[in-house]
Order: sequence, then C-alpha cells, then structure tokens
Amino acid sequence: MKKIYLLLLVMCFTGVCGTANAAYHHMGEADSPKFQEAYPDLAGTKLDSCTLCHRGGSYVDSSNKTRTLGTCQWCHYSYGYDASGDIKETLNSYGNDYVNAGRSTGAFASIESKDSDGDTYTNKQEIAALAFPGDPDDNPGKIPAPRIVYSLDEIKNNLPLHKEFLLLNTNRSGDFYAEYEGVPLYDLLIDAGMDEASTTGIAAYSPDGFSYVYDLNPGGKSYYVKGTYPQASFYYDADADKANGGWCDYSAPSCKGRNQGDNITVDGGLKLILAYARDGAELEQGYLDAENKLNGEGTFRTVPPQLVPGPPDQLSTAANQNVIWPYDKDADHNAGFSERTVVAIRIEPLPEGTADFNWYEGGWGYVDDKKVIIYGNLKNGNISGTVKDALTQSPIEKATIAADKGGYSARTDAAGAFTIPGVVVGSYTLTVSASGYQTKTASVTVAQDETEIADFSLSAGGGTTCPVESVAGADKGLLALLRSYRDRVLAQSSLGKQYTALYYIHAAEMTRLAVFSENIRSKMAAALCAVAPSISSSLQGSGLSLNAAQRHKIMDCIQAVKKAASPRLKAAIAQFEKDLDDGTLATGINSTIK
Ligand SMILES: [Ca+2]
Ligand SMILES: [Ca+2]
Ligand SMILES: [Ca+2]
Repeated sequence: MKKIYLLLLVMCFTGVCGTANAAYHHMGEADSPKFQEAYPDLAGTKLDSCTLCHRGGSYVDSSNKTRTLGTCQWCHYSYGYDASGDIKETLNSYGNDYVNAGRSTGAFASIESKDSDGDTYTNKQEIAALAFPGDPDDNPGKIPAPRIVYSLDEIKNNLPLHKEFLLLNTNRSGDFYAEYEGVPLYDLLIDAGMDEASTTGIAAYSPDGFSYVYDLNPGGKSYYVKGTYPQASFYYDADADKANGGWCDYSAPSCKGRNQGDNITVDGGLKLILAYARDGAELEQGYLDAENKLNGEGTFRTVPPQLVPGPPDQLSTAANQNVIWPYDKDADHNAGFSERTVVAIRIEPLPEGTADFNWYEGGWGYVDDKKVIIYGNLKNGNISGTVKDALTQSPIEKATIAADKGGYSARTDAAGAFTIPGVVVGSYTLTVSASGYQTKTASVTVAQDETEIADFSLSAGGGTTCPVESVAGADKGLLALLRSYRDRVLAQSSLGKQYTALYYIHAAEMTRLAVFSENIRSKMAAALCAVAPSISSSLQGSGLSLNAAQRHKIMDCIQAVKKAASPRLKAAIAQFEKDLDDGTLATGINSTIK
C-alpha cells in the first residue's frame, strides 16, 4: 500500500482552494459545477463562491437595531438552515439574471453582455477582471486599499511570540483567566507596513461585521496598540470561582499555583495582542451556531489587557450582588473589547480613492483558510507588467500572476497586461502561469509609491503547465526527483502511465488553482518536502515507505481537492479513490525501477 500514498501525492497536485463557504459545493448544490463548466479557468477564484449569485442583507432586531449580515449569515437568516424561506431573497442581481436565463451552464454566457448590478461594467468585463457582477460596490474600476494577507503559519513562524496571563472581564457572560499566545498587534502592523506617523486608528473586524476600534498610542480613552499595559495582580475568591457556582472561570492550567493578591508577571509586559492560542491550544475556529451567531474565537482574537486592573466582578444580570466583587459598571470590562474571529484589520485612514475590504465577500473564507488581511494606511507600491509569448511576442491573455506571500494575484487582459496595486513594500517572488506555457518565476522589490515593472516572456511548454513546478519551481533537485520517479517507476506499468496522463490532463487547472491559493500551495510544498527523502531512497531500490506524518500531509492536500474540485477533476479523483479502494492501484503499479 505504500506506493498508494505516492500516487495520492501525485493527485494532490490537483490542488484547489479551500472552500470559502460551507454551503458552497454542498452535496446537491447544482450551480457551482455549472459555473465551473462555463468558466473552467475561474474554478477556485474569488468568483467561484456563493457571493457570485447571492447577497447579504439587513434586518431590524428586537432591540430596534439594524443588523447587517454577510452572504452566509443572511442566507441562514432569510432562507434558513431548514430551507423554509424564499431563496430568491438571497439572490443578488446577477443571481436573478442567471435564474431568469434558465439556470444552466449556457445561462452564464447568455447574460454576459448585461450589466446586472448597474455599475456600468458588463458582466463579461467584471468576470474578466475577477470583480463580482452582482455587487455594484465591487467593479473593475475600484482600486483595492493597500493590503497584505497573513496566514496563521506565517504569523507563527516569522513574527515575535508574546505570551500573557490575564483576566478577561465581561459585563455579563462570565469572567475568566487564561494565558493567551500571539503576536503583539503593534509588531504585526509594523511588519505589515503600517505608516505609523500618519495612522489615526485601528479597527479589527470579524466576519459577522462586528468590529472594535483601538488607538495606536496610549493616552486616549481606548485600548491602545503600542506599548504596555499596567501590571495586574491575581484575584481569587472561592465564592467567585465558577467551580463553586461563582462567575469566574479559574479552570485554566495557567491559574495553577497562583494565590489571591499575587503579582502577575508577564515577560515583556502586558500588551494588546492578536492571539492564536489559549493555554497552549490553538483557538477554536469561529463558526455560525444554530442561532446564526458567531461562536468560537479563532483563528485570531484581539486580546486587550485591562487599562485599569481590577477583580472579576459579578455578572450584571445576577440577582445576588451581595458578593465580594459585585457588578461595577465602571470596572474595566476588557473582554467586551476583545474581538473574536478577527479576519480583517483596518489601519486608518484608507488612502483616498481606494475601496474598503468587503467582509461580505471575504470574511468566512479567511476563517476557513486561517488568514487575516491587514489593509489601509500601509506603505505600498504597485506591480505592473505584461506577459508575452517568448517566440512570437504576442500577448498572453488570462495568464495568472501570484506572489509567494501577501495574497497578491492578478490575471492578464487581452493585451497581456496586468497590474497589482497596493502591494506592501518588500520583496516578493512572482509566479506566472498560462495554459500551454511553461511556468516562470521572478523576484521583484516593491518600493513606496513606485510601480515595479515585471515583464514576462513565457515559452510554450508541452501544451500544459506544470503544477509541481508552480509549487516547487525553485527547487530543481525536487523537480528532478519527481520526474525521475515518473519516468523510472510510474512509466513502467500501464496503470502508472494512465495516472501520469491523468495528471497532465488536469495540469492546467491544477496549476491555476495552486497559483491562486497560497494556502494549498504551501500544503503541497509541505507534502512534497516531507516525502522527498523517501522517494529518493526508493529510487535507490529500498522500496517506498512513508510514515504517519508524511501520509498526514498528503491526505491534507487530498481533502482540499475533494472539497472544491471542478466536476471534471472530481470525476478523476473519484476514479482514483475507487482504484485505491478495490486494490487496483496496489496491484497495478509496477514497482520495478528502470
Ligand atoms: Ca456590472
Ligand atoms: Ca460589480
Ligand atoms: Ca465581570
């Protein structure tokens, strides 16, 4: 069975983006396959999501407040988990046009010349520019605010770790002590290129649209990003202990050994952090619960220490206030300013003429991918260039350009031109791929307020792009190793040859998807690096053996593939799984090494 996992790895290059929305690609969900059939080169892009055809909405709640909901939450609210509502209530103008045109694969083409959302751009123009044709606030004329996207791993691996034990004091939902781990928010924002001198404030957003605003510097009324907070002491009282029916949870392991009145010392001092772990465990991912409310606190949570340290006070709603720490409306209820499931951080002010981040479109996708976007007042420049055929010098349309970090990507227009505005200053590796051409990479350095020109000439390459190259193009040794396995092992059996062919049939789609999804790309790269030593020794005749960790990394990729593959690719994976199940693969791949 060992070689099966290598095939899984080969198949894992059929990588696609994680699904942004749980309902998308659900069993029986009939429209996304039609979209992918109509626009095969857009599978896995931002347009390949619920938000293409669906919208958010708002309602007035019981306390007379208007609540605005993103696409997912609005669908849950108006259509319902039980699908008892009217689905039409969730459609945007483009979704309506699609339904009226027959809700078929052909319906997409038949409404291309329309301007469904009335933003002056036709549906065709919008789709070509990866703008939503059903959202007038998103159109090809908008310049996105300067921005940078971080994954959880990037934050963990590249930025300072700060651990702090503190009280989160609430008004009425129960207090608790915990040790949070994360990056000091200030350090993160500096890394993201914040233009500190001109920054006027910082807001953290969760995907349900809730937000909190922080000051940059101490001295104002709000919790602040820069600097440390006053040292606190530990407040313990047996009556307050939740374990005894009180209102404060002392069960965290980090509470052990502490006594009432102890100073709480924190290395580096208490800071406002963007936390990703609590008492040693990754934060529970945020999700929409049965009441359609955000539950959980991860991937990221802002944790502000108390400005005025004090004890955990009784719930405001508790009948019995005759306790050691009764409810005090003036106490520092810092938990109320701790934003759970942060997906976006806006640094004020937004540069003039640039568009705000739209959490309707992006929020839950960031939760799924364990990412956060930081945008606004950042030191930035642009990347601009052309992609041409190396031989004929003719422009290549629909080539994809993606940076190795920061979440930047673009597609070329009919003139082979592309622009990525608002790229945070720094150095990047760009990967350019186009169907029928060899993938190419180049290094660029973006300077403040300047446009870095990146022109590419691509050579035609075997009629296909290479997903492995798009993931590990810089590692020539690894590429050679995999090609060697293909030629010396897979090519020795008819089934091996079949699977190699299958890989190339889907190569163009896989590459595009891998290029668009930094998350998947990094998963693929991790899997490749993990198994490389085993492939290497297997080629020396030792047989291929993979351990649990290697298999886990491979399965990670496969799971992502299964979630969001195009129908064509899905069928290939289904065949592969069947061959795996009934033993066809185990017996069909010749282990002879040439
Ligand atoms: Ca339009
Ligand atoms: Ca639009
Ligand atoms: Ca309290």
